[in-house]
Amino acid sequence: MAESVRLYVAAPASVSVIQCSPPSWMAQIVLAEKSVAGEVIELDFGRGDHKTPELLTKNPRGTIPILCHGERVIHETLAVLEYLESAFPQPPLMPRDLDGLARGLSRLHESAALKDAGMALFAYLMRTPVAVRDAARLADLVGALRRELDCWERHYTGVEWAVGSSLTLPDVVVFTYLATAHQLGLDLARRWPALQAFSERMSTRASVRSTLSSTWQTRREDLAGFG
Ligand SMILES: N[C@@H](CCC(=O)N[C@@H](CS)C(=O)NCC(=O)O)C(=O)O
Repeated sequence: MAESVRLYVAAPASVSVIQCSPPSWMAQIVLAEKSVAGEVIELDFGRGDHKTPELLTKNPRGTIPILCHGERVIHETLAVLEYLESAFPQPPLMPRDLDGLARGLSRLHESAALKDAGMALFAYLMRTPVAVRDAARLADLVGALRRELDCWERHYTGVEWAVGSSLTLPDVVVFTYLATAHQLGLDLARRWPALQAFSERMSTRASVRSTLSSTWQTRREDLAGFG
């Protein structure tokens, strides 16, 4: 009998301002790409559901996503993605040949820098009401994200995917931050046209459409003017 798959994620509506957890979303996209029929358990962040004794047993750091596959527990987003790739190899989301894998793993772990810059900025927006946001602090955080986007713009210029000729895990990571920044008002088109085109391509995928935060109805303006 197949082992059960449970993915603990943040309930989008419970993540203030951002209304999405990019790390949760990328794990959900990978499950959808691989047609894995797992149970997705949405935790209410506002209520602290991710810090209960039960969840802290699974991940003492109290962060999501957390994947449970049978008795196995995997936390840390990139570990979750790599585990899913090993446990559910079809369709492949990483190159199988060593040359491609070398590039794919490098890009995947490099994407942690974008993830860190995005999370730092989003955490500030979440925790700081608009009226008391410090312009210099916000500019610093946006600056770090812009430097990352500049770097990824070079990677995607002239190519459709981060590595090879089809979607791989680093694409999923990068996309969730582009989409979240866009939802928060960042205009990609002027300074990062390759990322804008990549983001539009990703937005049409069934895996993205089926997992998109249902609370993203109206685009916000937190990052408007920073593009
Ligand atoms: N290093 C962790 C960080 C993930 C992360 O920051 N998740 C956020 C949700 S987007 C979280 O759980 N925040 C709750 C907290 O930090 O208390 C990973 O890569 O999985």
